[in-house]
Amino acid sequence: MALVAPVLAEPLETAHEFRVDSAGAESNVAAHLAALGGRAAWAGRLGDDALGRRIERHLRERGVDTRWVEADPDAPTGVYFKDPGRGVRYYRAGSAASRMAPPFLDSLPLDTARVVHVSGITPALSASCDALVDALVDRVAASPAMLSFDVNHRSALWPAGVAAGRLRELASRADLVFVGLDEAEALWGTATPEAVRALLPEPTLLVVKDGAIGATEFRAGAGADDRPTHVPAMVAEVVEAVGAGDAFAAGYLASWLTGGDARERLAAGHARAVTVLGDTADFPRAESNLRSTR
Ligand code: KDG
Repeated sequence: MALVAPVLAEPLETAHEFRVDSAGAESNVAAHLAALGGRAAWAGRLGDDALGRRIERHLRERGVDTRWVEADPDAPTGVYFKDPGRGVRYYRAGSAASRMAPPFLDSLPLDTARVVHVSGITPALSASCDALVDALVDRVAASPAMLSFDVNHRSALWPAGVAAGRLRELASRADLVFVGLDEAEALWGTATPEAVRALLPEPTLLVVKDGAIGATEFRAGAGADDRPTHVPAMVAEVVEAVGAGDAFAAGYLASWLTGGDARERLAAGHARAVTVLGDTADFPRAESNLRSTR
């Protein structure tokens, strides 16, 4: 989807200057992974319009393989606006992405991927997207790939009461799950990482992120006894939080793909989350936008 954000942290209603970038949880993860040296592809649907071409080019320039991106001639590219201090505004009902459906998977070489990453945003877009994610989960389960799922509850798309059961079900079918402790509490009433694990015993790897406190990885099997590993977060001034979860997932996955252990994976997630600002807009300026870390 396209992202329109005020250049300065001014309200949408009165800001004068805006920038247009690409965003969307899964494509953000792909762009971060490519920036970290991985081979990443993003599959999705954009409108056959200027914004769609802009996004596709932007991702390609960032090293993301876009050959499975479809251009829909009959529906526009989805857009979201950032309204600093007030959240986000979506303009995506009826968008090209919302019209994706299970046949979209037919041309995807899922068998050749090591990791397939999807978020809990996609099933919230439409009934056909929900069916698509269902089919994707089944296809990946039958392949050698690891299914990575970021719960990513977006209350502006579906209220917690509606999303809770569906997101839990999808998470329970994934191999690796990322979830924020705050969203887990909002969805499932689980107030500690251990409570989240008790609710979600199925994934081999479960990462519970607790903002500025740190992240905890639970892993099952292979004699690991499901002992959790906790790595504290790095200290950083939060300039822009949207997109930090995608950066974390990419850092973690990049480490997993190169054989990092639990501690290294979590540390890589934290490191990526504090070195970028916003969605994928600011990679080149990341260093100058980093206010403070240790
Ligand atoms: O994680 C960042 C995403 O939230 C953002 O890029 C937009 O995908 C998006 C969404 O639906 O919120």
